[in-house]
Formats: sequence, C-alpha cells, structure tokens
Amino acid sequence: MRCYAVLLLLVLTGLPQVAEAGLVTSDSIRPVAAQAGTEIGAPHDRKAVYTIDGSGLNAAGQHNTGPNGQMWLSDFTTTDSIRYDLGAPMMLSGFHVWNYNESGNFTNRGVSSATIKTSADGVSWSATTVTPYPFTKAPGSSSYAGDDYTFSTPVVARYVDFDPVTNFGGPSSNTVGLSEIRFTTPSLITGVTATASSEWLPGNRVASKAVDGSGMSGFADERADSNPGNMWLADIGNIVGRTITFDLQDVHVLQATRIWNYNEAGGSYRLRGVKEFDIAVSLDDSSYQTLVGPGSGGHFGLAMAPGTDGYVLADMIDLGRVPARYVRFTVQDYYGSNPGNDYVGLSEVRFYEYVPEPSTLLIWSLLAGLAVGVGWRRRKR
Ligand SMILES: [Ca+2]
Ligand SMILES: [Ca+2]
Repeated sequence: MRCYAVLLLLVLTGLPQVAEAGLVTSDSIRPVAAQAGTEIGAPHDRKAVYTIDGSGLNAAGQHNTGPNGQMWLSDFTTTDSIRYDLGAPMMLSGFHVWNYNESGNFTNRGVSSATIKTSADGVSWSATTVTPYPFTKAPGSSSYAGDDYTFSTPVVARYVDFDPVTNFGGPSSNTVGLSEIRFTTPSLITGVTATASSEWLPGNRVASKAVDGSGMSGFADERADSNPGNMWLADIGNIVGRTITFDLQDVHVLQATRIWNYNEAGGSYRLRGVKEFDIAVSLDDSSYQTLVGPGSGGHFGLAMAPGTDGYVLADMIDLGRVPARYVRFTVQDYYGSNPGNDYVGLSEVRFYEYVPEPSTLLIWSLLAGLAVGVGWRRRKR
C-alpha cells in the first residue's frame, strides 16, 4: 500500500514539475570521478581526474594551456577511452567540453570523434550522439572558453562513456586527451529557502547563506569562495544534532543534492565542516522520513573543504528519487576535535529533481490518468 501511495505521489507530483519550468532551471555539474583507458603519470602528470577538478580553469571559465596537472592525455595511444561518473543518475541534455588545449600542434591531440554511451546504473548502456559533431579543436590559447554539445535526445544517466575516442590527426597527434568537461542538466531546483536550529548571528552566517548563491562564481557558479560571510554557521555549542532545513517551495521528486562544505579560509576554520550527517525528507515539515546513507550508522558523508577560493570539488549525493518538499540535514560529526563545544556549517547546497526520459514520460502520463481515475472513484464512495 505504501509503495502504491509513493507511486501515486510520484505520478501526481512528478508530472506538474516537468511542466513548471519556472521552478527548475539548468545547471552544469561536475563528474565526481573519471576513469581513462590509459593516462600519463609523473613527471608529465596528465591524468583523467584533471578533466573534472577545475584544474587550469580560471574564474571566467577559461582553460589555460598548461598540460601538466591540468589535462588528461592517453599514454601515447591514438585511440583510447574515458568514463565519467556523475554521482547520481541525472537528466542530461548535453555537456560542455574544453578540448586538449596545449599550444601549437599539440591541439591535434584533442578528441575529434567519440562513440558515446550512457548508463543510469553502470550495467545497461545506450548509445547516443551529439551536435555539433565532430568535436571542435581547442585554440591552444589561454582564453579558451570551451564548447557546448547537445545530446540528440536528453538522457537519464549517471555514467557517460566516450569509448573509443580518436584525435584530430596531423603533427604531434601520437596521443589523445581533454582539458575539462561538465554535464548539463535541466533539473536544478530554484527558489529554495533554508532555516537552521542555530546561526552565528554576529557574523551574519545565517542559514540562507547556504542557498542564496553567496560566494559562488566561475563557470556555472561552481566555485565557492572562502569568505565565511557567504556560509551558514551554527553558533558555538554541541555540533551533534545541529540542523538546517530546506524548503523547496513545492513537492519535487529528488534525485540528488550537491554540497559545498564549510570553506572558511585561515587556520583550522575549515575543520568546522560537516563530516557525517543524516538526511530526512518531508512533505509537510511535520512528519520526516530519514534516508539511509552509505556510511556507518546509515549516515551520509562529506569531504572536507580546502579552505581556499575556487573550491570546485563539491560532493554529490544520490537521493534516490524520493518525493519531498522539505529536506533536513542533521549533523552527526564534523572535522574538528571538540564536538561538544564548537561551530559547524556549510557553504552552499543545491537540489536536483528527477526528470523522466521522454519515453518514460509517456508511461507516466498514462499512469497519471489511471491514478486520477482511481482517486475519483474512491471519492465517489
Ligand atoms: Ca583541467
Ligand atoms: Ca553560500
């Protein structure tokens, strides 16, 4: 019965959200992991991870020409592969690529063509294509802003494979690589507000600082700064049990949350970041359901922030398509060593809703009609 109720809710709440574009907008998300067929280690250091960590990208979203520690390059294979993990299955409309941007003939090492496959679960894969195609060669200049590519039809995917990839040919094309990539999703929930069980008011580190975009800049506003005035911080006390509650203003089927931890510069302030926390969801802000996380005790975990400007490596947490209007984070542990009497906080939080693929949408439409019919008959009794 509970499953039926959730399905009914999914159908009834999911469909209007798809249509209400005003509540949802697009965002470009950073994969949480990259795995290449081959890569080059030290001293030239051109690994797959350098295509997802913001290395070489400036605040204007331009990728520089320095390859070491900032670009991926295959280990002198002209055909190779690279796979991305987004951390949660997301509706994707395309991606933004900065191709291999080392100056001179080395731009011939960029990805010209690729067979692209996507998967929601890492098991079942589907081939897809993009426009424009083939890919555009990088200019080999430090003002390179990258290029957008659009999938032939939007896909729901957690994993995206470029396998095989081939380069542009010509001089120096004895290997293949990329500078950076982001994936475009239409499912960012906007207008979110937040309240907290505690706020450090002398510094105005109120809960709203975690949802208002404060401190965020760069390509797709993905870089958090280290100014604590742009973060939520609970006042001093027992950090265990501190809560921040988000109101999404409407019921959404939640797919993921992206979290920038507390990133204050200087000393050990970043130790005020959340290490373990619980996530609970609610339709009415009264009855909350606690989700089961992957960590010990069923908690969810966050990485520690760097405590520097340009913090790109936010965490991505799969929320498993749970319907909710309210989301509550409850702190269980932090990175400091005095949990009974300290501060704890976060920099910024975003939520993404589940958007079904077009083929699934048709099935949902039929189910919604059925569900409305069932509801009408029940009320008649
Ligand atoms: Ca890079
Ligand atoms: Ca902020």
